[in-house]
Amino acid sequence: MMRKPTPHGVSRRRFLQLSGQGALLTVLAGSGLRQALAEPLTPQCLQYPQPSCHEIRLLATDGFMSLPGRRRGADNGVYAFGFRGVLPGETFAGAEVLIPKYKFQVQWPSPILGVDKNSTLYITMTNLGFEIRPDLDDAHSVHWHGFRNPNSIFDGVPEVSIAVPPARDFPYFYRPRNEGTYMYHCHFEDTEHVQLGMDGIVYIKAATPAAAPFLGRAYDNDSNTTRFHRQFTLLLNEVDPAPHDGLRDIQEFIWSNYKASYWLINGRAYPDTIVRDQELASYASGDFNLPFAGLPPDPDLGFSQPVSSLIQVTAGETALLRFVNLGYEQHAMQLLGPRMRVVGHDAVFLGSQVYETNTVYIGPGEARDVLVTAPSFSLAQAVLEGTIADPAGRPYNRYWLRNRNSQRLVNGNQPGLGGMVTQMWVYPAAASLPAQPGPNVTV
Ligand SMILES: [Cu+2]
Repeated sequence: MMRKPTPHGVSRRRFLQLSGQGALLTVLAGSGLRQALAEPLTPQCLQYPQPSCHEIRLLATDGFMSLPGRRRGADNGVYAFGFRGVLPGETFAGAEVLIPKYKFQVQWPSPILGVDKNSTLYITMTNLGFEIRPDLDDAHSVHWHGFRNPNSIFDGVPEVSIAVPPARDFPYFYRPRNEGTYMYHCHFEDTEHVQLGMDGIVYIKAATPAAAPFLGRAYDNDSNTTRFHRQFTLLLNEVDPAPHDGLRDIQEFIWSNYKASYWLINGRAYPDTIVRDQELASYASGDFNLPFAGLPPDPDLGFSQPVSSLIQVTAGETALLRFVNLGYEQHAMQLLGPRMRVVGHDAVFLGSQVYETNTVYIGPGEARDVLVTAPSFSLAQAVLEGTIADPAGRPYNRYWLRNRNSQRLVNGNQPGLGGMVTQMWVYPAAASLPAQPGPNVTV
């Protein structure tokens, strides 16, 4: 069942011949780690020709994450597992190339996967093994949680399927049919591997385009009620550092003792949540800005937590917030300001059941599609009110998006505000925010 770590049964020479027939196109924005690349014209797609065929590469490995009070650079980071993406040109590289480069370079959250409805999709996952625990020969798998037409061999549940041992890879095959927001995670020893960080957001794009200035829509057949200008994926998790430290130190953890002390959005706790992409390299308070040893300080490649949770939007625009909860607690996310319009639960369009609220309740393993239209805010108002400006000099109005449980607005035993809270920055039209090239891209 397992194949050698070579490019998918097509010889390298044959693959180079085939790929010479057309350029490898990057169909998604981002350079592969914040958001996974989906590359067309792959060996699998050529071998079994299908319309709209794409391939994504994921790598499973370990490393250290940086949370407030547990900074990676201070040698006290939080031990973690996770999936990584690859850089352009590496989608079909063998494990012998990827292990020396990416092993021990874990990232949170796993890459955002945005895929086309009715496409043919291969996700090839390679297990790079663990650097800190070479004694563990844990396998990994990819489970697309909520996928509507699963085939057990590609569903990632190891007890009824297969899992991928170290230094091996496996191509998962999907036909995404139902648009909406989902999640994926490792299903091997899943309580441990999900808590350790092997989870991410996958969404299926609606097939019907939305006319400019809209960027897209959340659902097809929506009577134009789910159109949005910008989109943000928000992965909710909690972390109890004890099992992370136990794994690092070869100590057993009793899971009924689980007690979280960090609450995260996209793998970050406030104030890290609102750090923008271009601030990563100079962010003084954190150490997730430290480049990994041996890797260049590339904004996507070099950082352990590359996905910002800051929501930036122009007044009057609609933002799509794709909430996913892969923690073990229910969360209630409250937006202090404009009302939220909940249009989807677990990748199902609510239609006549769409509701407005200021608090979104979301249980473990659940997803919510939420639209927020930014309130009006003019440059004149900004000047009049002496509003704060971002580092580029653009004035903005600020709304808090927070967990409504105050006990989850802390970072361990650190004083002050922390945890599962971020902000929505609303800019006047005159600020001319650039169009968003991909989800969660901040300016
Ligand atoms: Cu795993």
